Amino acid sequence: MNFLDFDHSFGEAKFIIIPSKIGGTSVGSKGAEEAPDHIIKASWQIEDWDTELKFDFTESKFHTFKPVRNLEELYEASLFVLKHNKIPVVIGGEHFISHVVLRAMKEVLGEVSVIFFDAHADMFDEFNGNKFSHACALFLSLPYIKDFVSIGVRNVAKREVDIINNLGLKDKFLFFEDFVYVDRKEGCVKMNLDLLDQKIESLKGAFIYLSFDYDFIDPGYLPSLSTPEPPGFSFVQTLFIIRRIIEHFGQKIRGFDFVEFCPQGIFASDVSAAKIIAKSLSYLAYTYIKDEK
Ligand SMILES: [Mn+2]
Repeated sequence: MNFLDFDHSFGEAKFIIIPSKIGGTSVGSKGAEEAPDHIIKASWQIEDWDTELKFDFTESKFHTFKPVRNLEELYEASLFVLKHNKIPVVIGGEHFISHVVLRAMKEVLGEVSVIFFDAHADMFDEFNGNKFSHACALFLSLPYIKDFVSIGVRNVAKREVDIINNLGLKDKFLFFEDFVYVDRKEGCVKMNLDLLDQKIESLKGAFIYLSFDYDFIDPGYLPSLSTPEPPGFSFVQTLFIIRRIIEHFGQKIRGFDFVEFCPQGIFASDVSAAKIIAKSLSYLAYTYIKDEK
């Protein structure tokens, strides 16, 4: 099964989809390891013309690997993709997989920083006795990264806040409520984009990795989640933020993961998850086209 139903060869593809069937630690809904099949099937609905940017975003070409089933396989696959100067796009599974992709990136590229899109801080040093839990995703990544920004956190434990403060990482988080607010005069929902820009402009590091936890999005828009956290970002806000970040960093972006999607038999959710990936890759593909012109 191929993402977008395209069967470009590895050699000609820029984006290499790595389906991740790695999960099993969720304390919410279980089944994130089933996500790749659902998301890939739903991606067949998505056509190649980007109606927002007005270009064929598949010009950069996509190749889909066979699914990986453990961290070692994911690490090897990521390493292989990066050594061939291509972009790994990990789809599905739980969030604790990010650190092995980052380990591969550090090895091949040297210096990598991450932007996490997540309703949770994922800063537990261990969770229910497990160091490799979805709740430890960011903490596990720290040894491999130069810097990070985490956007959208709105459910965090006091213990995580203590860990964050002890490590001096408080400024790396843009909490949901500091970012999205209701305008008191107009009553409408607004985003503090100055704060977002400050965070992304302060990010150090030669290369950038985007780690997208689907619970960033409001569960009303995308209910098939391991750990839904209302309220969250609308679909339009989510795409706007992703575009702004990708336009800022351009080709410094060298990898993605899209995790914590938990299939619930809702086809609209599957398509929404696939669309987030397609649009993200389209935004990045567009920066290549623009540079060529
Ligand atoms: Mn999360």
